[in-house]
Amino acid sequence: MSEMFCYQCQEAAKNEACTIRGVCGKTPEVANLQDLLVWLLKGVSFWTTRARKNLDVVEPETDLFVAQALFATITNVNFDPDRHVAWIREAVARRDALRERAQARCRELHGSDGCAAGLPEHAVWTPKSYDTTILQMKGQLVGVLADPELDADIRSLRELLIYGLKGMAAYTDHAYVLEQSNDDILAFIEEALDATTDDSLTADDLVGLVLKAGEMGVEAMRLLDEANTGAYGHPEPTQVNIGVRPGPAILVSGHDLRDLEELLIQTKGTGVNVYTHGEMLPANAYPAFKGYDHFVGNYGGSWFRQQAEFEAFGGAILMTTNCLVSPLESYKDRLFTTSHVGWPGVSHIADREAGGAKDFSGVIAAAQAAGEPQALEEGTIPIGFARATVMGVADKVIEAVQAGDIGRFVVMAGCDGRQASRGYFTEVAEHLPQDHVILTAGCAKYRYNKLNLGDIGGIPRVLDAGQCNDSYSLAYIALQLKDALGLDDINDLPISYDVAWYEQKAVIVLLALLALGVKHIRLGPSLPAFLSPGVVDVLVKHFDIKPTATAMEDVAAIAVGA
Ligand code: FSO
Ligand code: SF4
Repeated sequence: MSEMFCYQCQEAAKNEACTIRGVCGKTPEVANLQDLLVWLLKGVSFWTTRARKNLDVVEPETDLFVAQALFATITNVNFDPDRHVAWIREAVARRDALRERAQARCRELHGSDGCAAGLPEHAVWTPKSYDTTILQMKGQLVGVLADPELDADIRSLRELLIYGLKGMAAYTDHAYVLEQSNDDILAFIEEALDATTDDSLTADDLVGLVLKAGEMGVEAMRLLDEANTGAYGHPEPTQVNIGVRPGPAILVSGHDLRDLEELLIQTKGTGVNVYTHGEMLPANAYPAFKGYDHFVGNYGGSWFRQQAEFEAFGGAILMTTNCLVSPLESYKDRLFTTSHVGWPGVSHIADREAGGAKDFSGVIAAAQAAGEPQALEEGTIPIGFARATVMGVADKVIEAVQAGDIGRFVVMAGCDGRQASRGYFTEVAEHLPQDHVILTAGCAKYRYNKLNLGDIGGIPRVLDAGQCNDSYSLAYIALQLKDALGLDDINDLPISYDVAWYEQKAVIVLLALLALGVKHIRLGPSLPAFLSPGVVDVLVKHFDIKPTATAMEDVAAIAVGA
């Protein structure tokens, strides 16, 4: 048996699996603890789904816990074994409390103890101790390869579903942070997790659930869009400064807008400047954040460049969500994590109490004691082309399409990553015909958002809708264009899809696109290792998904609408 087995992201070693240590920096210890945690979340879901359906018992806090713990197991979120042990403890405690409640109610209703019969191991297993070694050993037995005899397509579909649920859980949790809720999404996450343990489900059943996950993914993205725009307004077209200003500074990375808001409030008048990094770039387009004079702009590029950029930044750094990379000693003492993010030995900012704010005084003090940012570049980049902006100029866009000034849109959303092969996306952007407009969201944009690709009649050739978390905008724009152009099928739009994926939020974006009926998606820089040949065949047959080819081959194909 290998020390660990993880193939959930695009960097899986040899595009098969990480079996010795994660390419992302995940240790076998954490990988095995994550396997145990996910298995126990299936156990929690066993009880929540049955209690909800049969006994009318609901525990909203437990439902949210399941989503948050799934979020913690997404690539590049949490590398700290102690935090995983705490979640494992909580999963067992919540599962057992619910189990007791559900069984008591069952006895009340049915007057027998049939309620305790035939329970699967994940619904009842309790560790003898919470010693990490013991937990890890159990994790090794219950991970992806727990049943070596399992049909390859069934395993692949179960894992595809779980990774989609992780992405959905992240979007949903972000919305809950901003006090927008949808209990149906949390209930679906649990039903689907529970279904991954059901041996009676066929491959067709699982394909159905995967597509249902895509539909619920659209709902999760809609919820998050409402949460973000409700709290902070609709993003506006904005030229973001990418240079620096003298003075102590904090760099905010990840995706959490509420953390940024609270930090902006707490740094006001302290002389500490605030910059965004990576996927926080789109925050610069929200009206609510524009009034802060000490909110300077964006520093650096996408997540995988962070070691060099955090070092050069010189000030304090706050990591609100993924993607965290193994921190260098040179900045470890000025790096802070919060929410589900963690790295052993890195200072962690505790969660807010209900109705309160997080206390960022430690981050502010670290910034005041640290150096000033070294300039990496100068100038501005245009952002803020989320759904309200694009639909605000819908007439102009439709006219440009009808007049043939815009020949085609190319959705190049998704993630950036370390591999040199991702230069493909820069090359595609550079060589697309001049009448093609790129629609983007996610950190994939850093491969081409500083290229100055020009505009078409005032419409920028790179329309940046925001974070990967804002992918809803892209689906919304496509659906609105379809209606405006009087088309019946979303695939009749002059839109091609050339999607870059890395972690599990991109998986739910992909499933959401499939659920919306989008076909012919190119996916790169490689197809997921967790897709078996049989599952790839299904995706090709029903959706004509294809791996990216060379940039010039794909540019030629996109230009003729293929
Ligand atoms: Fe990127 Fe990382 Fe936003 Fe992901 S920073 S890769 S899809 O976590 O979430 O786009
Ligand atoms: Fe490997 Fe990705 Fe898993 Fe990390 S998350 S261990 S890089 S497959």
